[in-house]
Amino acid sequence: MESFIIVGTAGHVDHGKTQLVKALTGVDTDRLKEEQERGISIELGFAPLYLDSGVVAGIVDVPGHERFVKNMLAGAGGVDLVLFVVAADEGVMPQTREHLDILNLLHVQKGIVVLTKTDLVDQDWLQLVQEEVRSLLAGTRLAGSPVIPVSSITGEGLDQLRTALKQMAATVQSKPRTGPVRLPIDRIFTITGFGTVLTGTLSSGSIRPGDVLSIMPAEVQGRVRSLQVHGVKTEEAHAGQRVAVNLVGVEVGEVERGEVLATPGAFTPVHRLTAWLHVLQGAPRLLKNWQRVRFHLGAKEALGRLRLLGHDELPPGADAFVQVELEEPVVAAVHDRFVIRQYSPVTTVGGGEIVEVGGLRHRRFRAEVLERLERKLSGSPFARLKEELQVVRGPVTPGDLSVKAGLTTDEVRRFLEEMHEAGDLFLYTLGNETYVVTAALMAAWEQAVEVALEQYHRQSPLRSGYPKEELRSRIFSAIPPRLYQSLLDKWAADRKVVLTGQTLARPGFSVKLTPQQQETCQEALVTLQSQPFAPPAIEELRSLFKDPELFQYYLQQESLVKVDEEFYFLRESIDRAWQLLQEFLVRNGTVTVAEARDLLGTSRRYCLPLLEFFDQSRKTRRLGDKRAFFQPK
Ligand SMILES: Nc1nc2c(ncn2[C@@H]2O[C@H](COP(=O)(O)OP(=O)(O)O)[C@@H](O)[C@H]2O)c(=O)[nH]1
Ligand SMILES: [Mg+2]
Repeated sequence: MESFIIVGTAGHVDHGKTQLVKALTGVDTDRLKEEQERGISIELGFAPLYLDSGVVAGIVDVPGHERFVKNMLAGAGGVDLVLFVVAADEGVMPQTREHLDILNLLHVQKGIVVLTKTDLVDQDWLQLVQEEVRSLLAGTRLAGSPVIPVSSITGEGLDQLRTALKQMAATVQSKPRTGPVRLPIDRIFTITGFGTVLTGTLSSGSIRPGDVLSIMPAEVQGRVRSLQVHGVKTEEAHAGQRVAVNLVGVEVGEVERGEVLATPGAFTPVHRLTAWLHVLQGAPRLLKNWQRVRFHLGAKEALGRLRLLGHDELPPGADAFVQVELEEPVVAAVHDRFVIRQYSPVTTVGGGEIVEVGGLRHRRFRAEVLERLERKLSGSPFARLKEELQVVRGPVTPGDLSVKAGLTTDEVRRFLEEMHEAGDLFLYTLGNETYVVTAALMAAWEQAVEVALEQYHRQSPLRSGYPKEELRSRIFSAIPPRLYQSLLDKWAADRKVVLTGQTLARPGFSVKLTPQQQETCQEALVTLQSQPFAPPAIEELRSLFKDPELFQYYLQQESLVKVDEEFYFLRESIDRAWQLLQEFLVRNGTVTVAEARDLLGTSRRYCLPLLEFFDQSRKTRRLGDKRAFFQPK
């Protein structure tokens, strides 16, 4: 089976990177630039090298005349190994050092040092340059890398280089294909008849034609029409591959380099990141709190300021936790590597690893903050997940947690199961989403509900309970309605609340009238009973109960029945009226309004609404100006 690895080039300008790629692959990446501008080639600076072990090394070589470091930063994130080029005639130059610093900060783990232009120097000189390079590499991630002298002109050393590449390629590990799609966009262009094409190195997930993906942070959505991997049309692209995506529904002007093509909803763009920062030994000066810097993540460059969480200033060589407050939103994930460059003059000053994405603004000089960040940075995956769970303030999904803790969703699910078995959290699976509720959050919610119900019962002692929708909008508006209902059911089962229809009450609560309220009700009842078929109209009725709440309570008990907008009758009066009417109808078959009025000893004003009420209750039916028993058809 063929496998792909991505090889980057780095090194001082004019040291022979492009010439080397051409000597290895036959592709002139500088010429590709023109072809790409004319719409002939999709891949800018991309040259495939077929290694005979079935491995295709895609060499990414950015054109020399572009702003190299920015381009290198854009490419280096997805690079499996780097060809670190030093011209034998010039030796180590300023950009040689800066590129090495960047590779180191980005944790590029594998590299081959290529000493080019050996045809221009003698053996003694070559020996000196080799030593110079070895000492430069000492203490970096590339220390001990093979150093191979070549001449791209005579071809000397190229075979050794191919052999070294093949050996190293065999040790490259494939990236996980699961997880959300995340493709940092490094190039955008149109191809006539095709539309918009985006390229980048897929850092997680896989893409197929037909997928709908979102360009973040702009959140412009488009559908994948077709895909190329390393210049060849394909039906599926995986993490770790160079991908060109042809998107329908997106205009070139809507996309910017540095944005990210992602699974919709998988990432939230943020302005704040918390990070572990290493300041380069060769940084030109102290890094001060709130200093404005250029922040590079993937193909993105954003301006921002640094909040030094445990220092006022950082000397060269220092390691520290910082918060980066960015001037524009970025898409990031925990464990991402980044680089920081000075605002002006533009030089690389440091870089590090993202520890938190978004989240709180931390207070400076707090031991507990720094300790927690340290645990997140260096703790086991399980410890990191626990750390994240400690600060959540609402239900979270395994997907949220995988982004926050920098784990795969499978790892997250496994850990959650363990914690669930240990009783440390609650899991609710509703439809195809799982919600995690920590024990602490559950306790806090139960407490909040208890307080809310107590307060409600105190303020509305005549109401049987808190309408559950009101409680939801007050305390639980941010959680999915289905989860809310599951929680209510759990609390009812645990006898923490009593759930009756649409209302919630504290266990043991029941409406209790004060002696005075009982007296008021009694007086109202006497009044109503004294004129059963001619009740007071609504305004007067209300005033009988004095307190509107008491009136509501009385209605709730169904002792009063609303007959129309104006009149409420006692339940017992309605029953009595119906009994009298029933007897009349049994004897006479029909009843007129006048007959009913006389029967009940009342006036038409009360009698008519009452008869209409019986019509509506399907006890009677109208036949012209008479009424008879209702007969179901
Ligand atoms: N003599 C000699 N010249 C070389 C060699 N490699 C590159 N060059 C020349 O050095 C110059 C810069 O090379 P290029 O590949 O464009 O450098 P890049 O900026 O690192 O991509 C060109 O004029 C090349 O022809 C080599 O091995 N030997
Ligand atoms: Mg070049």
